[in-house]
Amino acid sequence: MERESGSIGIGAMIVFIALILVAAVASTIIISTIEDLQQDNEDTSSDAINHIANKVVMDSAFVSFSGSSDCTATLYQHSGFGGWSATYTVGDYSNVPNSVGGTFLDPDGDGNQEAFSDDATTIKVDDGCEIIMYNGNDFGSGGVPGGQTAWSARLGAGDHSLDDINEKARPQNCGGTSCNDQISSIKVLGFELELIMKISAGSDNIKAGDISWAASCSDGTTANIDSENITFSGSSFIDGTDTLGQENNFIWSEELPSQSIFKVEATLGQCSPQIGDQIEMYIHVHQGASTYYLLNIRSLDRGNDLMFNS
Ligand SMILES: [Ca+2]
Ligand SMILES: [Ca+2]
Ligand SMILES: [Ca+2]
Repeated sequence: MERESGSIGIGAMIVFIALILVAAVASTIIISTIEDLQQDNEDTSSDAINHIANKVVMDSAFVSFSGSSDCTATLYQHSGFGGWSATYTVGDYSNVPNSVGGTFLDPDGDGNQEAFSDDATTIKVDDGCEIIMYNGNDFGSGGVPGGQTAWSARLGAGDHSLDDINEKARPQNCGGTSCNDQISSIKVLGFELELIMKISAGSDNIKAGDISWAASCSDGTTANIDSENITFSGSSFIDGTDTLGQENNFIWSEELPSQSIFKVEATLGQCSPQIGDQIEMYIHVHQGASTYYLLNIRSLDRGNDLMFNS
């Protein structure tokens, strides 16, 4: 009997030791897993900090144009308003197939082409209306041949000759001798905001092509969203220059230094705000932070700061 109970004691001890070994192995695995998780966590949070540091804030937002929703402009092939003509209603017309806002070549969308890229010479703009024309296919620098400049020209009401376009283009004479036969995209303005933005302190240099805005406005039943990269809508330092000091808009690859202040033309094709409406505005930095603003439309007069809330 005593021997038997002794052997049971040894068996129990073997099981006990085995349990301790298992527990030791298990705790080693658990501890190393926890350490791995902690490391992952630290990596993730430092990544997040790197990205979130890249932020653009909005200092002010001005109504820069509020026109009639039935504005039109007609583009012509030749000087003296001859040759082919194409009429554009309020909206953005790019020469990029399937892009939002219709196409430059077929503005009425009936499948027949009225306009040709790199061929127009003159334009007529309705009373009370404004347009911006561009060399680029996409309002920015896309599709601009080597040797040409990604110019834009903003024109008010009237019949504009080539001389007139040359004079009002940024840069003047479209960076060469003439703007003739270069127009490839156009916007007929309905409602436009000028947004004053700043690269926030603590950010790295941010590429202009990494910054975009989105505006959401609601009439109570449906929400419409306009969204664009700042190099498409037109952006520059406050004095109208780019990072090379030239009178021109930023292009995609230009790097804006930390704390620099710049202006962005935000043309709203989908939104036609009325007094009392609100516009939700988001500014997003690719792989960086987003910021959000609520703009109260208290007045449609030009130069009204919508972020001044008292
Ligand atoms: Ca057509
Ligand atoms: Ca022409
Ligand atoms: Ca062109």
